[in-house]
Amino acid sequence: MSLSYNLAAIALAVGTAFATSASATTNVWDSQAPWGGATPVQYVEWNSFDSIEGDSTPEIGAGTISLTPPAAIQMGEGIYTLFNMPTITATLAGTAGVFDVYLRAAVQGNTLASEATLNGISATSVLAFTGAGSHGDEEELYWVWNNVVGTDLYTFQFKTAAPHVFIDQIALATVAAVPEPSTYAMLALGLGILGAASRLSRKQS
Ligand SMILES: [Ca+2]
Ligand SMILES: [Ca+2]
Repeated sequence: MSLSYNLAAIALAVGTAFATSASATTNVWDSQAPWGGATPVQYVEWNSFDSIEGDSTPEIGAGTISLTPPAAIQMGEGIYTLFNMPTITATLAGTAGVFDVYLRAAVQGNTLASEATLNGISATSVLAFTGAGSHGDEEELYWVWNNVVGTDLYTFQFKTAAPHVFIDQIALATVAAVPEPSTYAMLALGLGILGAASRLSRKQS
């Protein structure tokens, strides 16, 4: 077995958990999809940002993105935060079910804050790729929220960690969750408690 074969096997085994160093490509995900071979139930991707305020016409799927305050300039198909540190809000209409929900981003120059929220629930970023890009070093990051009960609207919020962030690509995905039987039991219990609480609050109001 050759050394290169072994390295390839190791690289395959560690998957996206480890960042690699290579040349970054704009408008291309250099890391493997964090949901592996699963086919997303919903998928939205932005590769070309319409304005420094956001974009309601993703290149794949349907969803919205807004930046508050707006980014400073448009640079090619991406947007660049020259001075400020906007909060980026992305929305996606949900469907019924239980999902692992992903937010994925590729940025160059400075990077994003490690915390992102989905409907107010926070998660910490996983670094999937680093490499030299045309607007500074690129990072591909993702966040995942497991076993999310599908709701009408998913609202993702995340921030730039510093000025000078070139936002290249953003994607949102929902993948059918395969929870353990015990998780289903806990979900049912949680929903039961929520139902009881809402009945109680309706009674009291
Ligand atoms: Ca890339
Ligand atoms: Ca667009």
